[in-house]
Amino acid sequence: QEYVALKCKVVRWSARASDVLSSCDSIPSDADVFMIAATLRPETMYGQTNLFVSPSLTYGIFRISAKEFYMTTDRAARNLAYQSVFPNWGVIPRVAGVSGSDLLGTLVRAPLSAKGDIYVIPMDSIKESKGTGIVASVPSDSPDDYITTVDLSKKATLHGVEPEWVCLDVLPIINTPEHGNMIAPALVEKLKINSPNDERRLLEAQEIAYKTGFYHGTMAYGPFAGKSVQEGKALVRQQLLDSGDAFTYCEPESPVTSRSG
Ligand code: ZZB
Repeated sequence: QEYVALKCKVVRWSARASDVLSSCDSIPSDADVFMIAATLRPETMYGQTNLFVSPSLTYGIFRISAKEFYMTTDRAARNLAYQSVFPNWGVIPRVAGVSGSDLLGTLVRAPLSAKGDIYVIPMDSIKESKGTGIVASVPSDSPDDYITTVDLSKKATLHGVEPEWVCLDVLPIINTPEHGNMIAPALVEKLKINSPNDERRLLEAQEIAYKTGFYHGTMAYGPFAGKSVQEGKALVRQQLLDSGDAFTYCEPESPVTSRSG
């Protein structure tokens, strides 16, 4: 599985993350720390509105150079150690750890996002076993992201989330003949999905959104507007890699999951 690993630069830490990191003298105050979001849909990055972390995971911070640090799960770092991302092959340059719950409210600059700077908010369904444990929220094209955002906006304070962190301004990024230019809200409504816990219907919605977007979608935003998603995906991916805003991140295929589909 090859992901595009998007570098979201921390613009302002949450108060709690700032507290935790103030005791860490391995990160110079003028260094850039990037939260790394793993995505299979680089063509949707224009529509990022938030960055999701799991409140129950711990994230490591890894030294890339004197002025550059990356944040991912420790599990992802063990894979990155063999992908020429860290300075020394096989060595994990961990300098600090922060819990997902302490990261909530951190502001990051999301490459390509029409929103520019976006807030870190919680997603309980993030799995440690996949990607970097950090997920770009694209509520226009991912039913999971849409229902999680809507749900959170109703009970933000319950999770220690400030309502203004949660962005409900969904932007049309991809057009499909079947479901219009906001496939995720359309499918959530059509399949009557009321909560992020409605796993079965969400899985179905994700699958429809992936397939319809990929085979029938056209770009509706950005420099590749009018091109098919298949073309747009490759072009946006290459643009992100060329600009240095992203790198590729690979995971070994799990024999169990690949067998079961
Ligand atoms: C932005 C995006 C926009 C995504 C979209 C999807 C969609 P897969 O196929 O199972 O590997 N993701 C990444 N890491 C995790 C994680 N640890 N836990 C839960 N979700 C994760 O799924 C890869 C996609 O799942 C990634 O691509 C990421 O969300 C999320 F419009 O990034 B995506 C219909 C889906 N649309």
